[in-house]
Order: sequence, then C-alpha cells, then structure tokens
Amino acid sequence: RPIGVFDSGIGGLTVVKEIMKILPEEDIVYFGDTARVPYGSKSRDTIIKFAFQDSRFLLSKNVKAIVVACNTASAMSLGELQESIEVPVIGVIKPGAHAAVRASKTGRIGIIGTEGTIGSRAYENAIKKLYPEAEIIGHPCPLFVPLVEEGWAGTKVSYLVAEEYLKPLKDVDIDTLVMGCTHYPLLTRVVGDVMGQDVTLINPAEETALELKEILMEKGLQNDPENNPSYRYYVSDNPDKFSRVGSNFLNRDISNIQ
Ligand code: DGN
Repeated sequence: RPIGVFDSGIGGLTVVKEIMKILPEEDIVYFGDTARVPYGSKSRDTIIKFAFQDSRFLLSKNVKAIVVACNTASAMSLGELQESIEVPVIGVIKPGAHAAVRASKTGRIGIIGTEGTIGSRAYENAIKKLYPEAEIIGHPCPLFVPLVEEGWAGTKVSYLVAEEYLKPLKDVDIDTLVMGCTHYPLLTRVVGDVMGQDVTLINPAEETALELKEILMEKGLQNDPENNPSYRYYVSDNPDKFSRVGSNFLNRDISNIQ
C-alpha cells in the first residue's frame, strides 16, 4: 500500500522529495488541492473541512499512512485528523519543532510561514513543550509562496522581499530559523544569505520523512527494500501548471498526473 501525502497545492512536493530520499522503496500517492490553494489565508474551520476531504480522497486510494505536508493544514487540523482517521497521520510541525530545538543553542528561535501557520502559534506551542524557556519570534511571509511559484527564487526581487520580511528577525538575534512553509526550502539560499551564517535554517520536511520512517518501522508497515516505487499525483485543478512548477520543487519530471 502507498503512503498518502496531501498539500494545498504544489508545495508539498518538497516533503515528497524528502520521503523519496529517506524511504526510496515506498510508493507515494500525492494529492495537491490546486483548486482551493492557498490554505494560508483561510479560517481554521475551512482548513479542517478541506483537510478531511483531502484525507478521505487519499484513503480511497488505499494509503497506509497520511502525511499532511502543508504547514497550515498541519497547524490547524492535525489533532482532529489523528482522532478520527484509521491510519497514522503525520504532520510537519512537531518534526520541525524537534529539529529546531536540537539545533538551537541560545533558545532564540524564529519561525516563518503563512499567516495561518504563524497566527495558530502551532510551532511556538510545539517548541515550548520541548524547551519551555525558548523565545520564539514568528513572522508571516505571504509573498514567498507566489514568488516561488513564479520561479523567482534566487532573483533580485526575492532578495528584496526577503530583506524586508526578515528584518524583524535579524534585529532580535535568533540562532535558528524554521522554514515553516512548504515552499520555503526553495528559498534556502536567499534566506540563508539574508540571515547570515550564524543562523541555522530548519527544513521540517526532512525531519517529517524521518518520523514517517520510524512510524512505518514501529507498525511494521514498511515496503520490501527491493520494491521499485511508483509515484502518482492527483490535483484538483490545473495539472499543467502542477507539472511545470512541480518538477522544479521535486528536481525531477512529473508524469502520472490525474
Ligand atoms: N502549503 C502551504 C503551507 O505549507 O503552509 C503554503 C501554500 C498555501 O496554502 N498558502
């Protein structure tokens, strides 16, 4: 049985990329809700409704676990999903928080993400559980998503936008910054250049894939290591854009879109 991954659109492919790396024998079914993206600016009730619909779609493809690749959906709906869905459901927030706590020496940790993710304080709460004295500074960067989708990561415009958004985080001397949105790993160089070498950037996608591996092992759900994996992609709208922009996220061509 495959692993199901869903996201509000294209961005979750950064999580798929890490799962492919860390669990190369696993089959993956991806659902990108491209008709209803962005989730980042929508209310909690709406996100919970969408997340259940996305999960049920994946369950109809007989998945053995669900990864909520979208930070916004993880922040707003993970508890509800875990309570009522019959397969393991893994979000990106807790793994991201773990990685940040491991990396930070001073306890001054920055979080960037959508307005929904930052407003939910989900990363802050998850980090504080592990590291109560940590000082968390969250900052929404909504323009990063369209910038990346436009293919402008690394351009002058992306540096200007990053300088502006990251100013408040630079002023408070953080030593760790969580890239709390699916699209941000594509801006790693830009954010790294703007923040400087002393700040460790955390990509929650990597840690999420590791947590998924652990859960599969614990529950005896892993595939045979010899399995030649299959990857299937479903979107709710605009498969052409998904294929064009998505191959940039995944660093490989995307076929098999339905
Ligand atoms: N996938 C969303 C997230 O990680 O928060 C970003 C895209 C969006 O819905 N705005």
